[in-house]
Amino acid sequence: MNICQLERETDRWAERLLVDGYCVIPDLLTDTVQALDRDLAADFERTPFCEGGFYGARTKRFGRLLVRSGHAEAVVMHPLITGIVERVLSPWCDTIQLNLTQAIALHPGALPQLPHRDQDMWRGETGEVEYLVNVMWPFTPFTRENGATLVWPESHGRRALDPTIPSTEFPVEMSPGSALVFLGSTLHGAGGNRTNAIRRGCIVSYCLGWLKPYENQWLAYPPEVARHFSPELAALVGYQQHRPNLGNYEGRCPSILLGDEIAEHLAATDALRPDQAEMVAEFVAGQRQAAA
Ligand SMILES: O=C(O)CCC(=O)C(=O)O
Ligand SMILES: [Fe+2]
Repeated sequence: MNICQLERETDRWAERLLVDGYCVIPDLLTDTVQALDRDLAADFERTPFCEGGFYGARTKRFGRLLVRSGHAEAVVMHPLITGIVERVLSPWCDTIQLNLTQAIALHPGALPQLPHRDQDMWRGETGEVEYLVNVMWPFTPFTRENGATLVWPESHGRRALDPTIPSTEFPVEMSPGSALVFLGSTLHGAGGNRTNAIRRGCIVSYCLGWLKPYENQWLAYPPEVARHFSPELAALVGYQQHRPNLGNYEGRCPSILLGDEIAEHLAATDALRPDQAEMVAEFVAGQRQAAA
């Protein structure tokens, strides 16, 4: 896909996402997703079942997919997906960040999950702001019977202010290679698994760059790990400041921790949005004039 086609596709899917609250994009990275599933087989096996009614007692989950498989990066950094996410979240942030990567196995007998909106993990105003975009990548076929994610179409945005649960949900049936993209304000939940086989997949979620992410990205990917990431991926997992000055290390961009040598004493340096830089520059110029 060339840049123009990518732009057009990004517009098209972002529009669908904003109108319906979700969209299903077919035929992305089918081989990569299957290779990722293979790399995670031992982790799926060894990870104990979740505890607690939200995660579900017949469900297994684990994070940190970027250290578990070399195939995770292509999934996390898929240009169409990151383009859609930027389109949707950029009204409220300077840069997006990775909120989580999580592999999920829904075992036979898993019950349907509580219908929820992922944005409710934060306690900000709802109805106007979109806080996150989620992407579910199936590793096995997702069917009505094995617990395909249930989505309530058009339950997003201002409709998230209505506490009643409408009866309009449907299971998003799809196969490996497809991606279910949905908003943080869209009502959804895992379905129940009434088959004898495990439903596997992973969620990759992105959020506004100034929020506390669900998965602690700096602990998941400490500097000695993130040093081996591309600069773009390192930035996505937190090795960048969100202007003004958020997430700094000694007043500097935390990406300095990915270099070979770090000076012991550093000059804290403004990292401001253009409007803030202009305001500060005017203020300082005024002081200089008054002093002259
Ligand atoms: O596994 C699924 O289909 C959805 C899981 C989910 O929405 C969650 O855990 O927040
Ligand atoms: Fe969820």
